[in-house]
Amino acid sequence: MDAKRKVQALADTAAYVAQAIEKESGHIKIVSHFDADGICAGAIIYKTLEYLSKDFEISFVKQLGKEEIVEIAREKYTMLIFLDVGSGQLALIREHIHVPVVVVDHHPPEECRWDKLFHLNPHHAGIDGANEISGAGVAYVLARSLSAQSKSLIDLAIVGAAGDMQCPKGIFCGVNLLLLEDAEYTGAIRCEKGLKLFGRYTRPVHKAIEYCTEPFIENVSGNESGAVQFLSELGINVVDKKGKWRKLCDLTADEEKKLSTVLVVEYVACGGRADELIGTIYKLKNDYDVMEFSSVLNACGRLEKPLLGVKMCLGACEGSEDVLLEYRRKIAKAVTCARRMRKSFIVTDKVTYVMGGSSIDENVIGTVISILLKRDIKTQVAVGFGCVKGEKWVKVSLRAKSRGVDLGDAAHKVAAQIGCGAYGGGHSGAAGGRIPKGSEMRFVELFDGFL
Ligand SMILES: [Mn+2]
Repeated sequence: MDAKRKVQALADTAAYVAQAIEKESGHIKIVSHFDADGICAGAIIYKTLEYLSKDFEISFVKQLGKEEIVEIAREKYTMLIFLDVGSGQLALIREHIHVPVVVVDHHPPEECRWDKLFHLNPHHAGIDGANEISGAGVAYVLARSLSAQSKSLIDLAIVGAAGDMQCPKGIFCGVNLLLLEDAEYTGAIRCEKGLKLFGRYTRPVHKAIEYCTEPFIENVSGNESGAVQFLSELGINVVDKKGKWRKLCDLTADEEKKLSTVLVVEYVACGGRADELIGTIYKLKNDYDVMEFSSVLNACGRLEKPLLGVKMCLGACEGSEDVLLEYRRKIAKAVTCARRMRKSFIVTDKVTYVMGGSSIDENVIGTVISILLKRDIKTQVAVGFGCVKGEKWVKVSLRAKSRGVDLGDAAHKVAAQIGCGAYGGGHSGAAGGRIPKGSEMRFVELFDGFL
């Protein structure tokens, strides 16, 4: 089947699922995932149900396990919609939820059906949900079936895909590419080639350089006056003739080229690839680049403010810089804390285990070990443990220096041995999940053997 035929098959199921939602006249509860993709999916369905004048509420979960489903089951609603989660938890949902359930997800589905389930998943249409369409993309296909007005939400389908790392080297494929072409055609997204620094259209260029940590440039990254000096040494003025701060998008082609050359040299020296720094920029109507906006939404989730993310998706962008600032501070604090604890790290030939305990928030442990892996950790793989507040779980994050390592598979096998059934997913080079509190050492003992 070619891509368009597959999309048609997905759209056919979407039309069937849409009918169930259209008929619903009671109170609808939406439950979505708290990452960038889930927030985009949430915003798409939120706005669409608003177009349809439905009575609804929305909430977010970090993951969907038995405890979360039992808790959701206690609440009052006449229809439940899961977004970006649920396809892998159908048996549990069936056991606990007795009203009509809509599941809109792109993760590999469990084969489970019942008469009150309305399931929309790209795998059933032969579409690869890991690379070709995100949760937000599937939500968009459903939204289009529900209302023609939802066409304006197409850019969020692309932001969700970017948030889920579905554009390696900045290139989209499959359904994502079809959606992107459509978004470009309608003017929702504009594509440009250039330096992929965050803040291209939104910040003074010296600020964009200062905030840039990849490449990390000594005395420039995190240093405002250093960044100003760095630019003036390249002959780039940070203010224009009227005295206004210049943004990266205001530079002449020559200036941008000069800047790119220097940054790429630094970047490649740190082990990066030039095409990660220079390439296509996907500009949204709110002046953010797609990747950049997905990281803002991701920060909203990590700061436990997913609803703020939904508002930003729907056009209220004030406060986005504050979110990024707060998030950067949180990460910086956690990295400092982890560095102080380095004597407690367990180091084997292959893996460094960062025993974060209750000192490192589960929401940032993954980002913290990614940063440590660049300069502090010598092994190929880092595993971080962070406490989940008030829960009997510990978050485990896994990161590898190269993408070829299947960490998710190894973690899954360890989790099975420890005896905790479900373990979260991941993409190559990164994975995450939860294990029961107190089983961290058991995880450490077993993990090396499965790598
Ligand atoms: Mn997703």
